[in-house]
Amino acid sequence: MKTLRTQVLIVGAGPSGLLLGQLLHKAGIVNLILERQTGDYVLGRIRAGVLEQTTVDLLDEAGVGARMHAEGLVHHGFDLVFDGQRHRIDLQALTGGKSVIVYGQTEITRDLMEARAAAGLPTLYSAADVQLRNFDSAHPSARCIVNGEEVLVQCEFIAGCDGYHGVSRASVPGSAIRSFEKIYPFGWLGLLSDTPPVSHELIYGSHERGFSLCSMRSAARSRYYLQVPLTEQAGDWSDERFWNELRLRLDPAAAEALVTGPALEKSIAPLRSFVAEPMRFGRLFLAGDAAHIVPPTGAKGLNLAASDIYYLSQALIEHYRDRRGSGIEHYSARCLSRIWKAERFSWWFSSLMHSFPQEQAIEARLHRAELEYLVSSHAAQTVMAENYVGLPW
Ligand code: RFL
Ligand code: PHB
Repeated sequence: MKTLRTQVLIVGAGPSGLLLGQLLHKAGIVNLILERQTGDYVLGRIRAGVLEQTTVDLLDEAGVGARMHAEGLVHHGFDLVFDGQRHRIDLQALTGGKSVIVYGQTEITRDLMEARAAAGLPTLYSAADVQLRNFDSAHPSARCIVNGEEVLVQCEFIAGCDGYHGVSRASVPGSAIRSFEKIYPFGWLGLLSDTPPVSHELIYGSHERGFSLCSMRSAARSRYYLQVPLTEQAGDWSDERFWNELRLRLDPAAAEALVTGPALEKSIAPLRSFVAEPMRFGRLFLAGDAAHIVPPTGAKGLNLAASDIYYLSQALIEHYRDRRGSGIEHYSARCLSRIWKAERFSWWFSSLMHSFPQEQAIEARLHRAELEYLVSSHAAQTVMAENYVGLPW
């Protein structure tokens, strides 16, 4: 058996784990990452696209912002489409000059992986059967199997950045954790294509056939989503079927302007609201999707992961540099206060924009009234814009 030592063991090399590793390294804190998959597998997952300004600032602080600023697209607003008409939400005017950046999670992950490799920081990929031990004591550790060899990692803290299906949350005794969950009765079918985006800003669509979203990764690469029943499989959707359905859910001008092409990737993601409380168990911290999930409608998942990592990196830096424990003590409460507000916004926006299978006629009318109110009320749009660009940390 091989034994390794580190100060902070990070489980998971998604954006949460990689960003934490980079921020700790900058502060001189030694860290090691264990990742179940290979690096290529992690980079193959197509996920988030929209970054709040505070996320952008944190990536800058971690020293990985150069390509994001060169290639990311600054968006000052987005469109809502319903009843065949488009309505612009002017984020910049409604929030006193704030905006978001469209830059894919895949690219952020690549930038972070490259920075980690350049700094020579250790990451054990394909780490199987990770087991966390003694995190309620001063000497936590983890065991896993890498390339057929058993590895023991001794550490001072464990950061559980291993996503919704990870081992970290599952290692906590059931009596010490409380979960809140809502599963939505539909999923999002996503399609990535090397075609120019239908519009220079995102279009969120509400239609009786279901929700749609027109997003992008660059001026030449588009990302589109359709609400589909949970019984559907991505394989049931030919490219042609996808494009035809998307056209039906857009306004006539967008349907006309849509440039179609072969799908580079097509997959279905379920929609879930989930929060686990608390987020610290002795010397084990949960961060990112390991502790909470939002439905993607508000584009909040990756941004919440970034705010957890901000609080966690601050807490650990305070511990090692200033020998103070208040950041660690308050980590869970600080994160959860912001998380619940993003959960609320994502749930509200999802409920407003999707068609619900068992919806009564009156509920459909109430949703329509809320959309009409939203596009006619400056106050309602201000609330929406303030949440979309991200609440302060
Ligand atoms: P991740 O990205 O799931 O990474 C966790 C990592 O941990 C590894 N792992 C393990 N490693 C070792 N041992 C184990 N036992 C392990 N179990 C798991 C996994 O292999 C993985 O590499 O979590 P993280 O880092 O917290 O990052 C969270 C984000 O990925 C997520 O919140 C966002 O992608 C959500 N999301 C969006 N967020 C936004 O802010 N803006 C968006 O526009 C946005 N769009 C989206 C989204 C998520 C989507 N899907 C598919 C869920 C759009 C979609 C379609
Ligand atoms: C994306 O581009 O993947 C994306 C954009 C906005 C969302 C969700 C996903 O609300």
